[in-house]
Amino acid sequence: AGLSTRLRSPPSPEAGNTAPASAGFGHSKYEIDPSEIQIEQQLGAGCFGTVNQGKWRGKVVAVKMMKENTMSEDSFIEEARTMTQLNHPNLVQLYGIVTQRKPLIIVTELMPYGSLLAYLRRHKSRLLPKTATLLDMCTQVCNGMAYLEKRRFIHRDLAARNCLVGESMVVKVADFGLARYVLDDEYTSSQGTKFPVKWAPPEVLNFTRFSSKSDVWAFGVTLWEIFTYGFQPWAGLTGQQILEAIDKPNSQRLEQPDLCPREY
Ligand code: 6XL
Repeated sequence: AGLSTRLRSPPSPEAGNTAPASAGFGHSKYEIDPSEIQIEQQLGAGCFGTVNQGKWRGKVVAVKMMKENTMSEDSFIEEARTMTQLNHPNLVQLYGIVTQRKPLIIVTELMPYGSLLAYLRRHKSRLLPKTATLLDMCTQVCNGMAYLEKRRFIHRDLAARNCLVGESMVVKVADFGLARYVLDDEYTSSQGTKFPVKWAPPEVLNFTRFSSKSDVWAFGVTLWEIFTYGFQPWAGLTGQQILEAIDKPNSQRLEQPDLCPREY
């Protein structure tokens, strides 16, 4: 109360206070000069804005233009510095952001085959006998998430729709941490229509308590999505019915997918 911003870390002499006033201001390392970006065809559009293919410093990239007032931009800009430092072969790499003019632009690695959910649904018949391939996708998501946990970073919205597919069936986790900056109550409130209820454990539904453990629950549901080729978990159930199903003694769990080897 009365502070112009939330305190996110204790002030310490190492943490920038001793740096010259110009350091990290304006063109910092993660700040991208918009004149260096070429925008090409659109890859997708959603509630948060549009994503295009593009080029930046000779690299093919994804350019995400955020719709105004859908995200708490100042907080995100602070967090983006941390996010650029997350580097793992199973995480979609954040290259940098454009903050010097509107809209806010996020530049990331490009994943040419789009969302894992759409990929699974599209390739269902071709992937059908290949449980080893499905298991490999699960392992890749797991490796990306294990790295996030080690770095004490919570995804908050892991699901097959938020993983992307690249060449040679490489799978990477995308949009980690962005959920925290969404301003839409329908998405942030567990009662909201856009809240990912089906990927949420009881403590998230009851108390909005996100943690690496709630990411593990979402990972479990993601495994189920992969082994069902992108079925909707708890199809036909309302949020309230799902909470009742998972949060009681002898609670229900998603059924073991047919393709999941029995010994697991
Ligand atoms: C806050 C977002 C969130 C979710 C977003 C999403 C989901 C996005 C977690 C709810 C939460 N999808 N999404 O921007 C926040 F900002 C999105 C993405 C892409 C396109 C449109 N919307 C996308 C598509 C790619 C790609 O390489 N990247 C992003 C990096 N590739 C292709 C290729 C071919 N066809 C389609 N997409 C995901 O960030």
